[in-house]
Amino acid sequence: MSGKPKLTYFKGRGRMESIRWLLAGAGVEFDEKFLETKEQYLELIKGGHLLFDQVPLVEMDGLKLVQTKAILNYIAGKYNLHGKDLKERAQIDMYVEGTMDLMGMFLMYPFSPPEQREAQLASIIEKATTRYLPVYEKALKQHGQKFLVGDHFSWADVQLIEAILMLEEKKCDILAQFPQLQAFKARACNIPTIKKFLQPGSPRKPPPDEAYVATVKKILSLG
Ligand SMILES: N[C@@H](CCC(=O)N[C@@H](CS)C(=O)NCC(=O)O)C(=O)O
Repeated sequence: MSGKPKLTYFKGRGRMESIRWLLAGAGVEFDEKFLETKEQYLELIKGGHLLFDQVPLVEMDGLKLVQTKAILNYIAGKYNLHGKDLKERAQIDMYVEGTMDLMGMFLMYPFSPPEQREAQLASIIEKATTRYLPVYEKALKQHGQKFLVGDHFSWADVQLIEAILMLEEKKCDILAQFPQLQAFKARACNIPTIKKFLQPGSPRKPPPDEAYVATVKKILSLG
């Protein structure tokens, strides 16, 4: 046993990517096991490793953690990325839920029929620029601090930078009308743990491709 958290998921972003980001942001190294066959997935279920027969699975501190939000909460709490008091925590949770909703729209996108993707992407970009990004822009402008909550680096910042980079992959000038977010992005990408995660060869996963989609469909027997 290496003592590092062990992450079990497909070899791609999906629901695990925010967990990878949060661990990386906290400066925690982890091992990964990638599901490549249905048999591996069924073995996990048979072995009683998956509380609800679903991945992501994160094994750490003697726990077998499932449910993405529960996992993220545990990591954020353990590594002091969840605010200094209940009020900060509530604020962080609200910002996190916003970026989760935004990134959640990307989750099913590669699994949609190709002919629907253009319209879906347009709708995601529209929501991002009119509903979500303005909230973070305004927050940063109003309090004039470096980070979203309490002027210290938190889970909310990690997810915001993940979401920004994901959006920029689809629309490189998405931040054109958001100067605070441009400055935030530059700052966040310079935080040593984040900078390291952005280097080639890190555990960060690329955008989903057809091979990833096919593997997930095969393992989960999706149509
Ligand atoms: N609420 C769960 C949902 C997990 C989930 O749907 N996982 C998918 C893979 S991304 C899965 O294991 N699906 C198999 C199933 O639901 O039978 C979470 O957020 O972790």
